[in-house]
Amino acid sequence: MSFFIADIKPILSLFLAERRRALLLGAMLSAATVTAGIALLGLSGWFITATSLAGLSAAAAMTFDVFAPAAGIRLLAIIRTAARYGERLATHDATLGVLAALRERLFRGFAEPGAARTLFHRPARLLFRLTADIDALDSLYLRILVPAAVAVGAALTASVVLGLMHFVFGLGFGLFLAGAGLGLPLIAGRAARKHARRRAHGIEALRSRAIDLVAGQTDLLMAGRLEAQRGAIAAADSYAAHADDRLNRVETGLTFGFGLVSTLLLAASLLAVAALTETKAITAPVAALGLLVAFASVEPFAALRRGALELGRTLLAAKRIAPRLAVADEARPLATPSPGYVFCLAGVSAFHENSAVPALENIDLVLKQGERLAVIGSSGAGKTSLLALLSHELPARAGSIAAMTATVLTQRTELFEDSLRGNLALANPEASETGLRQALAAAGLLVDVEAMPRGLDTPLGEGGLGLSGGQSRRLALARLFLRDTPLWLLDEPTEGLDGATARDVLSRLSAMAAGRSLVIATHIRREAVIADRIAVIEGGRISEVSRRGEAAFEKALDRLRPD
Ligand code: DGT
Ligand code: MG
Repeated sequence: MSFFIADIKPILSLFLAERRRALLLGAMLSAATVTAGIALLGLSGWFITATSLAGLSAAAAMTFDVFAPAAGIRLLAIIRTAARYGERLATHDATLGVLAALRERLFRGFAEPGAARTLFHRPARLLFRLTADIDALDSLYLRILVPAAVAVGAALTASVVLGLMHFVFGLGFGLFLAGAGLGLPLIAGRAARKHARRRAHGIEALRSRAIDLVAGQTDLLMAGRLEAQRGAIAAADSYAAHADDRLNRVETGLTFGFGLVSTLLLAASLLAVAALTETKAITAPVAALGLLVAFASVEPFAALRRGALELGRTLLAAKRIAPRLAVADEARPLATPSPGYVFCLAGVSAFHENSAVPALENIDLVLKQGERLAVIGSSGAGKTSLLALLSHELPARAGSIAAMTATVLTQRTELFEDSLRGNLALANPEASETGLRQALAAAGLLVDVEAMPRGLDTPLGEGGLGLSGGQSRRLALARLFLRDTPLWLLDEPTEGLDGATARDVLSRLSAMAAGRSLVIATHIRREAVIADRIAVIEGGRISEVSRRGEAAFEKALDRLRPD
């Protein structure tokens, strides 16, 4: 029980915080549906038996009141239908509402610096978290909590009704039903937990390996690894299938257990009412009522079956999602730099995830408003890491860091499977049509876009298919121009472009950056030459900073790739 509560608690409190009233209303309507159903069956049984007995003697038939019970049956039938309708509306609406809210929180959680980065290396996993894990949580309320509450309610109702016939009968019935009815799903849930988790992992592996096979088909074929990859997919598939098989076994066992318990319980109830009728403690119609109430109250426990099997998957999802939701709750306090500066770093060291070597070590660096800094150094020296630090994407482990809001022009242009407009609007969803066109014009892409038959609505494929390298870079530039932040961090902005295009991009960048501060990570002279200062980074340490006009500045420029 404790394993269950510990995992589920954060999610549950979220559920309740979102839609407490609707969720409780749903559970209550659900209980009302079942109680009305039990009462309906019991009353009908009583009514049929009583009328047939009354029919045996003319005198009794004359005085027998058929109207009140008949009206009661009709009323119960209406209550049950109405409550069921209301329950469906309330529970599903509340669940969908809660899941939508959870999804938003989760997206926000992943939007936190560094959060998605850890999953970035395993995109299939991220996809799974954002889709399947949230979906798995709907079983928590719909298939576990509501059915459990309803089943307990039914057991309670039945034991009260039966208790009125005989106290021990009612108590014994209620205890056995609640004990076995909840105990069996819990035992099954525990047994299924491991397999449900394995099944989820297996399916996840299956998906990511299949994606790898499709995406890297050529490379795999060239390397002669196609067969191995197919084998890996088959292994994941059989792993998931094995877990599935185990889950089916647990389900069969649970169904058998439920069948056994209900048969035992009904047989015992039959004996009990027979004994009570024999001793004239109850009449035959009441005996029929008791038996049918017992029968009807066992039914809701069967609804717990599905929830019990999904418990493992639900718990796994809750466990994976909970940390991200907690992150979304905390507002990160960001230090603001001293007046006149856009960032101040003092004694900062930073490590990449799973790395014992510092990517940056003891960095002391400040940048004034409007100043332009080039960061140069060999491949792997830590240029990109420094930009990640300044954008708060890479956390500092030591030292103090204060930086204004920054926008990063990443080393590689990420284009998404969306229209050109959608790819641009990413940078600023509120930008007007004119704003988008101005940004495109400033980036030197507007002419190209207007030449396309569908203009801004041109669809771009995964990875920005349909644009040349230079065009993609210009699109990234337009995206940067839509971000009005005081600090722009440019990671090798013109790498891979021909000289003429690169110089055009750089002069546009330089013009648009007027009044802003820039940090440019670069290997190329043309990019560093627009800077006021150059910082040389070696093995994560800044070894030298020079200012325009100093001899060291020229020397640093000369070390860079020409053009
Ligand atoms: P580049 O772009 O090839 O010119 O090189 P830089 O200077 O941009 O290097 P950077 O900052 O990407 O890498 C610095 C060191 O940190 C290098 O040893 C590789 C390592 N590193 C970079 N990104 C990650 C990461 O995401 N995880 C881990 N564990 N290490 C990383
Ligand atoms: Mg880099």
